[in-house]
Amino acid sequence: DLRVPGLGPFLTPARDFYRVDTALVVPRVDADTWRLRIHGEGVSRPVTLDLRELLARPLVEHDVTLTCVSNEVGGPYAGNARWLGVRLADLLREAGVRPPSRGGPADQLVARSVDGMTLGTPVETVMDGRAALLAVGMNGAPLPFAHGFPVRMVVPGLYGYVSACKWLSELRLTTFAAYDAYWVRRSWAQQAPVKTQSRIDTPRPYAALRAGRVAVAGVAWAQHRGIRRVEVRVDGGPWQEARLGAADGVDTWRQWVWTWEATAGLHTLEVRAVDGTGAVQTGVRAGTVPDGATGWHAVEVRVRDLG
Ligand SMILES: Nc1nc2c(c(=O)[nH]1)N[C@H]1C(S)=C(S)[C@@H](COP(=O)(O)O)O[C@H]1N2
Ligand SMILES: [Mo]
Repeated sequence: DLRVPGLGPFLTPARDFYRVDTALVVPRVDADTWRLRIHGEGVSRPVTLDLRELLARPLVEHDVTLTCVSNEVGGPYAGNARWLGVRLADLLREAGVRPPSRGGPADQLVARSVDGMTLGTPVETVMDGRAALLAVGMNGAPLPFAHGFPVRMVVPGLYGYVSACKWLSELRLTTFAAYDAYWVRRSWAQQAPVKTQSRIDTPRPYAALRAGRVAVAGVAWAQHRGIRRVEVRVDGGPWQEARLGAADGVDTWRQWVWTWEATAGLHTLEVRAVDGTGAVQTGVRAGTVPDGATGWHAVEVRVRDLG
């Protein structure tokens, strides 16, 4: 954690973690009667699990940054947490599921929550070795009700609406051709890997600053590809390399900071990231629909001379 004033912590406390869902009233699922059913195409051994059975399985802890497809460039719908859970791919394999690359008939895993929400995830992605979890814990505590108690999905690299079903109750194997999940029926893309993004958290837009050294800092994410470099520029000048926080693997955001010798006047700060494959974050602006916003985050500030 770079601990720069104005920059959020590397791990987002659950109470500060963004919440995006359609639930007017947060479901309060009873842990004793909760069940998960796994069934559908290519499931040779359908599974029904209760919470005790799920918790008796090997648990892993993995840090994953969750982002919402409806996040505008520079927006707040991103958070990073330490998730504790069961590896979903193991459970699917025990149920007889094979990914499409191994001849499995289903390419879509449809998760359904107790309140009827549906989210469709590529089976191939869930089974490709990444830490796709049925999560029961968040930052060392049971999942809060608002974040999916008792069990939610977390799949590194995919936007929440295609991966992160809260209050999970059912997993059904089907195809993308045969079924559109809730948001897909409302003009969002069937498949939505996370796009590389970076954000300036400090200084805030239209901040009034004093000339001299100013810490410009924020976060950058490209889940499951990782962040290799972050660059900042002032008033459209040359890109300058920021200092990065330590890498916690490819599934989390990275904090960054760059020291600016601010001079008097009105200035525009911009940021862009380079992901783990070497691809530079695009500056082409796109809106959030259908599969995530792009563009560089820009912040305008006013700097006054000392004295
Ligand atoms: N049951 C249910 N799960 C859901 C949703 C929802 O509306 N209902 N929203 C999804 C979306 S769009 C996102 S971005 C993430 C947000 O998870 P969070 O609220 O824990 O941050 O949850 C996903 N899981
Ligand atoms: Mo979302």
